[in-house]
Amino acid sequence: MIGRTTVLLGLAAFVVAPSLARANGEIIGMVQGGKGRVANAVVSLVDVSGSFSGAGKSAQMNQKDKEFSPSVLPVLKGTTVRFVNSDPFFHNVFSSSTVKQFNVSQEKVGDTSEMVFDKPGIVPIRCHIHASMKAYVVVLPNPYFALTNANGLFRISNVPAGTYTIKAWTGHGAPETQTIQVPASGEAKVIFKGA
Ligand SMILES: [Cu+2]
Repeated sequence: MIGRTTVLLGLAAFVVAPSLARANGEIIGMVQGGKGRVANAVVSLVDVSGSFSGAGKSAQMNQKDKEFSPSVLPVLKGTTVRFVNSDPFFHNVFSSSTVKQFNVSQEKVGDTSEMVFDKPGIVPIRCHIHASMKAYVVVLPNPYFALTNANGLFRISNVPAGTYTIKAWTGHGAPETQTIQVPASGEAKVIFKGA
């Protein structure tokens, strides 16, 4: 009996293994603009089937030295964003966007407001008191996105193999799109050349 059980377990492992092996690749690339590489661009896959939710996830946008930090915050829809005042004076955080409207006052250091961003789109964030304070929360429909670093580079990991439309949003002009084929393992490369 022991021998038979071992054989059955071995067979089960053999049958199950292929479905557990994840055929996922990576996308790496660069975003360029008219003045060179673009930092803080949001690169994302547009047409991914499946249902995704950021419910239970959280992200933070700080207010420090009269600046929002980060100035661009990409999140999966459903994510809770925590706005924190780290300055010892009055700030206000608001958005007039139809994607997400709100208006909160933060009087003192440590004041915190949480907002759920449950609709995909671009949400400009401002402060009524300091006109120079500007930021964006970019709400995305799936988790396959990345923010470019200071050198304009990005990496999106763990992407199911397939053909997708990939979009780069820089805050200036219309987003640039390309078609990309993600392999079952390894990297697909894409360069956005900008305007
Ligand atoms: Cu302010």
